[in-house]
Amino acid sequence: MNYKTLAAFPENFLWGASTSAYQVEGAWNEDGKGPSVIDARDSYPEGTTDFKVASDHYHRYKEDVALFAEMGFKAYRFSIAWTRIIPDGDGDINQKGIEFYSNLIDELLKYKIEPIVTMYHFDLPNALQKKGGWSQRATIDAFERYSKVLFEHFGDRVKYWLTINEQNMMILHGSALGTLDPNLKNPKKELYQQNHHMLVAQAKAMNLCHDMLPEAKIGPAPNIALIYPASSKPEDIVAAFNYNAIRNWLYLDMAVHGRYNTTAWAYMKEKGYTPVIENGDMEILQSAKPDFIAFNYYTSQTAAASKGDGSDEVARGGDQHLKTGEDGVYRGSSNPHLKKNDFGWEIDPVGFRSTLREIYDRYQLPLIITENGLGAFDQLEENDTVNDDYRIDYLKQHIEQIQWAITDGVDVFGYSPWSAIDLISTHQGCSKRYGFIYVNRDEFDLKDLRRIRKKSFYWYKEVIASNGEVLKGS
Ligand code: BGP
Repeated sequence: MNYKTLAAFPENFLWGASTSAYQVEGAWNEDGKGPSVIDARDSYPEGTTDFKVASDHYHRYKEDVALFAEMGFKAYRFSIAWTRIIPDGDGDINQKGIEFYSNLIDELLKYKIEPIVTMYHFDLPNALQKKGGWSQRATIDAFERYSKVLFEHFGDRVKYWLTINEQNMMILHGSALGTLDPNLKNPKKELYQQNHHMLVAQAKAMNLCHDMLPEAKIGPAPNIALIYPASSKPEDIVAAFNYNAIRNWLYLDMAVHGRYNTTAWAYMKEKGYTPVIENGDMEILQSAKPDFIAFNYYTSQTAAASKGDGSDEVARGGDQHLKTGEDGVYRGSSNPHLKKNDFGWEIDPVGFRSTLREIYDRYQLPLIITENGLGAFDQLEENDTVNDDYRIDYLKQHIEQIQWAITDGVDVFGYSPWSAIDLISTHQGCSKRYGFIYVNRDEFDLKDLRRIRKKSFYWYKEVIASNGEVLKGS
């Protein structure tokens, strides 16, 4: 629908930006931190850095938070590294880890920036992985205990909690993210068992949060992007339904209603991936209710009918956002109406509005966008300037679509794009940059790691200061 005027962003809208611990902090083995599955990787894609130093946020968080405050952030979404808090995942608590996040939270609150905490963003403790990781039910208990430690130590100051970042991407594209255990014998079957365990762990954490912190709010944080049918051909429509059910709704139906949707279940049955569900699991899943839905959105996806000849699954160069497919289920398709970014990801701001509407229609819960952004090869120019107009353009178009969705009646309470500051990409190194703040380093030369405000820094500052009003005049 078109409108004569668009609704304003709500007062107290949480403008901010996001990072994750392993991609920004560095200090991978300092102050008692244990290794995560990311630290334990024996190789990284050719020509890309490891995560040992990253943006050195661990040592420079005060300077970084001051810059976030200068941009006017109302919120900052970051993750806590499980291995800083409990180095081996289920053993002793590391006081130094508690201290670091406690200080970070205090620093944010000093500037009235609302901390939004992701409890687990891809970096499972490697000690747990060695014991079978999410294939073991013991990891559910370990996560519940870890949650308890977080709520006990930070619950007095943190009001917004996110359980697991992009669980759906870990299940569907774990090899791109470095989270897939290469030793799994029947990876897909095993992954859906792990998926079930993670969902139970999430439900337990949500219940615990509500018991321990009645004032706090908690929700899931999957990557949700509406799937289009490649054409109006009825078979393409069914393919889009299939992929939507498996990629998107499986995760949100479980988080909100505690049930496997029928298509996802039929898919797992057909493929032989159904998980073992223990007595009591479904009750736990049904008892847990999120207070909101957080989701990440970068691009939409398009699906056509499967050819059924084994050719649907295409190599995507191990990228979580490029098209793929699955025999008998759907076949990934390009969308001729969309432009692509430097990495082949389709850019679809209108699809963002549709995604917001669809999620809200299905679940009727407040929404917050916890990632959205443009990865690009930024260039540091003379006098410490970075002219990232392409990023401003991308963000502007997406923020406008949030405003359309708000006018449609969708309850959106925050926008936290990726990323607050340059950090290391999941599998494309540090040259693929997303931040409002440039970090002066290359893949293998750490240089001086100094912070430089990009053009988008000043632009976003205006957006926040005007509560989005400035976009109307541009
Ligand atoms: C999401 C992850 C982030 C982030 C982002 C950008 O899938 O939650 O951790 O990295 O994608 O992706 P990439 O780093 O692959 O460019």
